Amino acid sequence: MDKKRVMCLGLILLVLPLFGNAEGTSMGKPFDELWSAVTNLQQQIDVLSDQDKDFVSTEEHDADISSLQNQFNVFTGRYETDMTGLQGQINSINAHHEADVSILQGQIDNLNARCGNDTANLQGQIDALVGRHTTDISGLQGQIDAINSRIDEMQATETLTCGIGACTNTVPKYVNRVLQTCTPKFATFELCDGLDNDCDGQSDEDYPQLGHTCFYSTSHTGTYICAPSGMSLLCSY
Ligand SMILES: [Ca+2]
Ligand SMILES: [Ca+2]
Repeated sequence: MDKKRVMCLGLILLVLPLFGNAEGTSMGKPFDELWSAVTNLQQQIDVLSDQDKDFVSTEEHDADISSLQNQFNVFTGRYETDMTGLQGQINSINAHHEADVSILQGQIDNLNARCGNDTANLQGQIDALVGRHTTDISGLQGQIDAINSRIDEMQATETLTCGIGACTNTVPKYVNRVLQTCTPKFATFELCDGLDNDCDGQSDEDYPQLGHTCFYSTSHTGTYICAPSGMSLLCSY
């Protein structure tokens, strides 16, 4: 391989990384196109390199190299033009981006300031409502306490009465403003004590002779009275 061909191959190999990254990954459509063209040039150079130079004249060889050099220059110029154009687009986008960010930041600052004012305003309203609520509750509680106290006074005198005779029971009608129920007392055996012990509406009904005349001897009379046990009568004289 002569010196010119070696230089050309070196130049192309030097430029190849500009059209793709280290792994050969595509950088976009313009770069894919350039990459394909340069790869094609590389293949042509490889073909020329593989040819036995004894069968190719020096003039033909120089012409091939010159042609390849021209194509390489065309692609290099196109690459620089594309890069310049893309850099211009990038600069323009960056400028727009900065302007947009600045505008949005201004809007965010305004909203934050407004939010702060609104929050302070609302907190003031909440505090006022809470204060009023507390005052109202306190006032109403005082009224409720006064009414309950008055109700307690009135209900303290009220009673419930139920049952008859000895079963009669009397209880407070209200306890802590709650209506109560009345349950009669338990009934017992009827005694001769003047009470209706078995709660049937009659007193001493089992002792019909109580208070009546009795004979404690054939010539002496007395009166039936209740025995100390309360469950029988005695003739008293
Ligand atoms: Ca009785
Ligand atoms: Ca009775």
